[in-house]
Amino acid sequence: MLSFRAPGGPDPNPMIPKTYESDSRGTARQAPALRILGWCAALCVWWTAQSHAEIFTDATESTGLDFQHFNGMSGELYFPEMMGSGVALFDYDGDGDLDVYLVQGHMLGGKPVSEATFAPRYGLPLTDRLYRNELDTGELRFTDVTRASGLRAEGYGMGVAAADYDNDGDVDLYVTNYGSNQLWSNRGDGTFEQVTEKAGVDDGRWSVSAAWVDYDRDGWLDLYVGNYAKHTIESDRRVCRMAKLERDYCGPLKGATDPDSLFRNRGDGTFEDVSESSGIRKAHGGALGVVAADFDGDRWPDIYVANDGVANQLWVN
Ligand SMILES: [Ca+2]
Ligand SMILES: [Ca+2]
Ligand SMILES: [Ca+2]
Ligand SMILES: [Ca+2]
Repeated sequence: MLSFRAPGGPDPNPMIPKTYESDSRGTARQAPALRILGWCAALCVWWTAQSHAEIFTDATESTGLDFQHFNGMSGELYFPEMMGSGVALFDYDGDGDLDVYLVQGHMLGGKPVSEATFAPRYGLPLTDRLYRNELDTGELRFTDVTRASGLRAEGYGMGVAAADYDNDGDVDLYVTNYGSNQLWSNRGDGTFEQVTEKAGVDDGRWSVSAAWVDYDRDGWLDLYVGNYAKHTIESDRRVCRMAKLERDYCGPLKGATDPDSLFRNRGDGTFEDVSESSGIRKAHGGALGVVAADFDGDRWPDIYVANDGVANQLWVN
C-alpha cells in the first residue's frame, strides 16, 4: 500500500507501514521500509545465485587422470562385472602430496580383450595405474608412473588399502582381487616389490575390501581382508531376466559367501593368519566394505564390516 505525507507533518495513519514519502520540494522518494525491502530482495537474488553456483569442478581429464575402469563385460553377464573398483590416495614418493592409485578390471572366463563389449578406452595393458601428483611444480597435475613404479597389478581388481605396514616410512599397498590378492612393498625409491607370498597374506578368494589396523597394539599394522561370494566363472550359470524377459545380471547376492581373514603382522615382514583364533571366522556375510576405529573408546581398535544383503557386523576388540 502506498501512502504519502508532508515532511515533518503528522502521520495521518501511523499504523500503516510507510513505503514512500515526499521531500521538502514535494517529490516522492522511497521510504526506509521500502529501501530495506529492496536490499533484502537484492540479497535474496545474490544468495540464490550463490547457492546454485558450482562448488566443485571436474578436473579429472585436465589434470591428467586419464583412467577409465574396464569391467570386461562380454555378453556373458558374469557376476563380478557388476562390481565397481577401488582407489587409494596416498603419498607413494614421500614428497608431501597425495598420489592416486586406481584399481582396474580385466576380461573374465579366459576371453581375449577383442571380445569385450566395450573396448578399454585407454588401451592395453589392463593394469591398475599409479599417478604421481606433480603439485611440487606448482600446479595440480598427475603423471602416469605405473611402468616406472614396477607395479604390475594385472588381476581382476576390486579394492586397495594403503599403509606403511613395515614401518620403514614408505606407504605400501594391499590390492584385493577377484582371485589372488597382492601386497606391494614400497622400496622408497619410487618403485614397488611384490611380497605377497613372502609375507603370507594372499587370499585366493573373492576379496573386495581390506583395512590396515593394529588390532593388538604392538606397533605393527595388521590386515583385515573382507571376502565376498563363493564364485567361479565356471559355475556362473544363473540366468536372470528383466520384466521384458531379456537376460540381465543377477543379484544382489543370494549365494554362499566366504569368511573374512585377519592377518597379524609379526613385525619381520611376515604375517600370521589369526582368522580362527581371533573369532573373526565365526560369522560372515558377503563383505563389501570394512573400516577400523575404536568405536567404544577403550583404545582397542574395533572393526566394522559392511555386508551385501545381510546385516553388517561390528567386531568389538
Ligand atoms: Ca606424492
Ligand atoms: Ca613401508
Ligand atoms: Ca599389530
Ligand atoms: Ca575398541
